[in-house]
Amino acid sequence: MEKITVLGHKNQDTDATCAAMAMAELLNKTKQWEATAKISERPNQETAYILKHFKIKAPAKLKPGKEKAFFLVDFNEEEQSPIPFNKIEIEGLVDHHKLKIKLDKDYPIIFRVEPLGSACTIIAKIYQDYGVVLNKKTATLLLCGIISDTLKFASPTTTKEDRQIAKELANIAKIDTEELAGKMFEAKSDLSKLSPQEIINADYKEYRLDKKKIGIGVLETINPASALKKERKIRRALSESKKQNNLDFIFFGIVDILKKNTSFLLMGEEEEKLAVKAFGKGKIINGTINLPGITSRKKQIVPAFTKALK
Ligand SMILES: [Mn+2]
Repeated sequence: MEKITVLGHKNQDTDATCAAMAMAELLNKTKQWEATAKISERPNQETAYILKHFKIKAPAKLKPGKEKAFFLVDFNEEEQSPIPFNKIEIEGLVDHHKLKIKLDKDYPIIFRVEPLGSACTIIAKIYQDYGVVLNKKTATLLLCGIISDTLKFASPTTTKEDRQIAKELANIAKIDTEELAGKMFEAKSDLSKLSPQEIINADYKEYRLDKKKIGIGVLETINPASALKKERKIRRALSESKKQNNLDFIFFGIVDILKKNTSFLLMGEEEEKLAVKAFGKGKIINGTINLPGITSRKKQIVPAFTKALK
């Protein structure tokens, strides 16, 4: 059987990691490939908590150049790929983001993009389609991905299917979703061991929007005050990142999971203008714009910036 690497986006989050692990297992079980899930960075604090708590081994680190065949999960934009697309052969894709990739293949591949709250929801559905029974470990991983990406069903990206599948997974895994989500968000909100640069990069993505390169980092937290305490240092790290990555804009949003709002640190006039154009009404105070009801980068933030740049 041929070997394939299952891989999520750069700065992989819980959804990307769990989706890669579950998809690799499915490809092995259905004997389509000899599949291995890989990660490109150290697991973030939420993922690390999950792996430790459930005693699950983290995927191995990707060694670029070694593998050729790839199955991508939780992204399809080249800007977010750990390896340039011209260096790999994409043999499969499961995602829940806007479709950017253009694939020209001489043979059929697994290609599934659905507007659901989590890539893990789609993978749970593929297990059902293939008639493969989920074990406790994989059900746990998939449930964690859904809880993380939907902010425990609070994100506007959440669908009925996400809730339904999460319920089924919780039954298989024998997990109390409320309790697990609380622990995951606590782990995600602990900034004590992170440098300002690590805080920015923990959940950071780059996009090419109307020829502009834009970086958007978010920190989903139940304790926004602990991030605001480090605001000056975070801002310094943001201006460094903006220069280093040749960005036209950089944004960092502190997402209050409980109050369901986002505060964006605006780094300069360019960012202020774009934020006002994108979100209008919000008031800017001390270089920060507060946006009530905004929590989703995918469904609210990126579309608003895209429209504002047109
Ligand atoms: Mn995702």
